Amino acid sequence: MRALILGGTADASLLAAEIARAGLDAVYSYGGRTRAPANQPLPTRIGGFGGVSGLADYIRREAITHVIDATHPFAAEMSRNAVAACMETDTPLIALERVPWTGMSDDNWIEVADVNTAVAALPEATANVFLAIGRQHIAPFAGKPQHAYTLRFVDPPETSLPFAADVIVSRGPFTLHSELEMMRTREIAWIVARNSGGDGARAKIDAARMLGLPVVMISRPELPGRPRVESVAEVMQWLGHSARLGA
Ligand code: 3Y8
Ligand code: NAP
Repeated sequence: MRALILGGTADASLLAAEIARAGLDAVYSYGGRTRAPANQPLPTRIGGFGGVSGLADYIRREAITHVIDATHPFAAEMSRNAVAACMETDTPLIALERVPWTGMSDDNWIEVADVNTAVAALPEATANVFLAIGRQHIAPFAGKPQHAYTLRFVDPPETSLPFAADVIVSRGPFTLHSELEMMRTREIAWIVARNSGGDGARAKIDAARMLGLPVVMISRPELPGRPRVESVAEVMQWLGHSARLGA
């Protein structure tokens, strides 16, 4: 058995630790989006495969017998490629996918389908807006330059920004205390977030609720159908190993 973990999330790191503890033969894969991704206790590869055919070639060349898609719910292209490459090579695939956050009665969410509708959901009048959606998809907010934007990136920006903004450089996971502190200090009035799910970025949602702030919540992209589980233990069972529960 040789597993390929398509990683890049906190859940993927937890899975890698369990697989290493079980002594299974596996490779961890990052897309190469950040300068210094967290170290993993498994052999690690960084960078794209070269589309579906590149991933299929990798699976054959590296004698991969199982693929686990533990990427972020918004990494839709990687997930689509994994389904296609595993079909092409007849390789078992499972997705480790956390459930979306659900709005609570005292949340003030404006749910939108994508970044462009998120821009439209912001007010016309100038406001302090926290864009907690990373670096890759902020360009459309140049359509509303009147706002005072705070961005949060994993790495310092390498190119000029498409609009004036203040950038916080931090990779998370984030705490409720630090999110409240940041939002109060900057007098944030609006937050834009993606429905990532999981705990690593949930604190901003809880902070927004406590402060009574509106959150423009971008829904997840459609992902292809494939077997999916929500826990590391279920992935380990799928691999034929019972995780050391509570270990
Ligand atoms: C390279 C690996 C851990 C994993 C940390 C999780 C939690 C923090 C929430 C905010 C939202 C955002 C962003 C975010 C979260 C965790 C987890 C998660 C959101 C790292 C990582 C990689 C990436 C890539 C990066 C994206 C960016 C998105 C920042 C490592 C830290 C905003 C997603 O500069 C860039 O190009 C960054 C790109 C994809 C989205 C974007 O479009 O900018 N993640 N994030 C992975 C790879 O190369 O394969 O560097 O160690 C992983 C984590 N990101 O160790 O506990 O598990 O979800 N990541 C979003 O939710 O919108 C931050 O700021 O509140
Ligand atoms: P994406 O748009 O779905 O993927 C674009 C291309 O990046 C893929 O086709 C593939 O290139 C490469 N790629 C993506 N993830 C990879 C991986 N784990 N290993 C090898 N190649 C990978 O991906 P994304 O949204 O930019 O996410 C990139 C990485 O960041 C993923 O690991 C994801 O888990 C992590 N992440 C993303 C988000 C987010 O908001 N999107 C949040 C947290 C973490 P080829 O076609 O050349 O193979």
